[in-house]
Amino acid sequence: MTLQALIFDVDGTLADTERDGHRPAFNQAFSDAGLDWHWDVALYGKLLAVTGGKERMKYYVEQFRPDYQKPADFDEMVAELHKSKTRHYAALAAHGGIPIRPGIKRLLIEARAAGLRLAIATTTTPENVTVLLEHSLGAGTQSWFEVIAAGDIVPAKKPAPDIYFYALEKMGLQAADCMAFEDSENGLRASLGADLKTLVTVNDYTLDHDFSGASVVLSDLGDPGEPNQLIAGPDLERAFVDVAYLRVLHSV
Ligand code: XBP
Ligand code: MG
Repeated sequence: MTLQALIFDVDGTLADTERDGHRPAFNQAFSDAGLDWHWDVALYGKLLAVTGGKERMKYYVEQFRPDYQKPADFDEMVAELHKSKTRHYAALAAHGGIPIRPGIKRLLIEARAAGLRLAIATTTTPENVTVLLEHSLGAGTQSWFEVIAAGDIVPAKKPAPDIYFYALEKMGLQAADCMAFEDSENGLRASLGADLKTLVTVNDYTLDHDFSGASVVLSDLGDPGEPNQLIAGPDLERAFVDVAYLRVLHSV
């Protein structure tokens, strides 16, 4: 088992999209529709227990709005709200409003140069991935990823491993030849469920998650001159994650 490919989650891993991307986009869709729903930063942290925007809205109504009278066409309404939310998110991301996390671009460039194959496995909608990559990572960077597995392409979202199985199948690779990158417990359950060794970088929403089973848990990937912090796992005595680091981690 040689490391041949890296599979990245998007939300929270490539960029901190949740608090200042998805959350305000949901809120704009709610207010456009004349709903009195509003998700503040703390509430949104609780709602992140459920992945997928449509699934999250339904969870909100069930758990937090017992007063809300669902219309007969509730599923359709949620689908429409989600389309509107996706438009708002795309507009936000297209204005470059969502920065890529530390070390991501550097590592992707190095990985490509080293001949590693790249893929994405995410719960979010494909349009959201495209717009984020083009505007935050850089024009043309979509083509760096040979598979972009996203959204409703599989029926069961993370923590189900299906999206990772899908990406592996499309690449024709075994899990043992790859490494996954995640930021959340649901994401880690999905990657571990597909037998992928997983590197976790945390963010404000996921600091307290249970990351047992991760190969390593780090503050971020780090960069030369901007060392990351080791939170759990082996100390490979490097200040940032590069391909050499990944090869060692993968072989442990
Ligand atoms: C991402 C998500 C998504 C986004 C919203 O999880 O949970 O639901 O918040 O995406 P992960 P959509 O990083 O584990 O893939 O609204 O496009 O569904
Ligand atoms: Mg994530």
